[in-house]
Amino acid sequence: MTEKNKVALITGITGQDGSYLAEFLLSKAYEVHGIMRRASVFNTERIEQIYQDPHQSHRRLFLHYGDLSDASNLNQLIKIIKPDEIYNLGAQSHVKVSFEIPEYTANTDALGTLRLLDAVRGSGVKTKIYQAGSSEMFGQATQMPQTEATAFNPASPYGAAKVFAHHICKIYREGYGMFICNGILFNHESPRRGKTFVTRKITTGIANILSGKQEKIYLGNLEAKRDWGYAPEYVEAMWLMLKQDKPDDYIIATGETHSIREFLDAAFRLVNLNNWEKYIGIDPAYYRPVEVNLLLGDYSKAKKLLDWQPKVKFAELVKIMLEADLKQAGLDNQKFIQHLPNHSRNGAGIK
Ligand code: NAP
Ligand code: F7E
Repeated sequence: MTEKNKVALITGITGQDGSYLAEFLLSKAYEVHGIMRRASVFNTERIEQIYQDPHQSHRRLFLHYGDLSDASNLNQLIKIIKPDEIYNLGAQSHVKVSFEIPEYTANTDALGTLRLLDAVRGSGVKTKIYQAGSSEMFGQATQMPQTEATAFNPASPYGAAKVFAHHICKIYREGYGMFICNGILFNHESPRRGKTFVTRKITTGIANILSGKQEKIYLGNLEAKRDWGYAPEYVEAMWLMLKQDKPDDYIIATGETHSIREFLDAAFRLVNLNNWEKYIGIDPAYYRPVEVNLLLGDYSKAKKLLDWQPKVKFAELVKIMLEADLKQAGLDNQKFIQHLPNHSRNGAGIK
């Protein structure tokens, strides 16, 4: 008799991370359930390719309508699905937008997490839970680089909501003996990154400029620095956390930080447009009421305990994203993209 497939439930399966995690878990023979929101247009674009898999892994993929604001829906789904593992990735994840809709952000990201924990506790289902925490919890960081011991100092409604979620997970872990891991993930990007986040906004903008559809990219603060990694590697770290004997909290990062200016420089250089300033406009509408100026993660705990470390570093990440957007715009990569030097995978610490 074959061993029963493990069952995972992913909130936020239609998002960047949810789509990579679904693919990853299906490749590990999991039965994967995802919660998706009802929308007036198709919102499953990022998971469509699973249906093209020759191994027919989509037969082990099940989508359910739901929302982190709907406790009765979460209670029902947990009881019906009885997951071995839950990955709570659903969130209003845009920091700038969280200043416009702070109550909605708190309801989804903070209270939504609490609703999920209570649904699990009330159901009596024994499950391991991953909580999608963020480097934004460090906000205006009090220590460089940030470790699991660095104090949180959030600088946005989004960061504050994620701090609540982090603490409530710890409280339920300690108070009720639940297996809950808090990932503290630094920015991670990919060709599936939402187009309103700065990296993807730049790479799609360049593709539009090269195809004559756009003249300039309008951005906000170019001086902020982020620790940018590659999303498919980060979802593997989530899974590794739940494989450990004991639940714990882990930083996932690259240990490098770069400014938006450096991202622009690297991306435009790859397509041979060296004077990138003429393609950029500054629009104060993209400034945030409070900015997070510098984030840099220390992933040594994850390296030691999970045997996880980042492979794709800054220069390669920029290239992966740009190539994908040029391809999507129907542009010939061979013609536009410069070859990377061999040392592109090596990081250089704080810059
Ligand atoms: P994303 O692309 O914005 O995806 C967010 C997902 O959450 C989408 O599936 C979205 O559904 C869903 N969602 C939004 N509101 C919801 C609600 N009320 N109820 C249920 N689902 C809801 O985000 P991501 O980049 O994949 O990030 C995944 C998680 O990691 C998020 O919790 C994010 O805050 C956190 N995080 C991200 C990063 C990063 O750099 N990417 C770093 C640290 C932490 P729709 O598709 O319908 O909008
Ligand atoms: O901004 C600056 C902006 O929106 C990065 C989310 O996944 O990572 C993400 O949050 C920086 C900021 O990501 C524009 O001011 C300049 O300093 O790409 P972003 P984020 O705010 O770091 C964390 C870890 C998460 O958890 C979040 O869910 O870029 N910036 N000009 C701009 N940012 C945007 N979006 N758009 C601009 O035009």
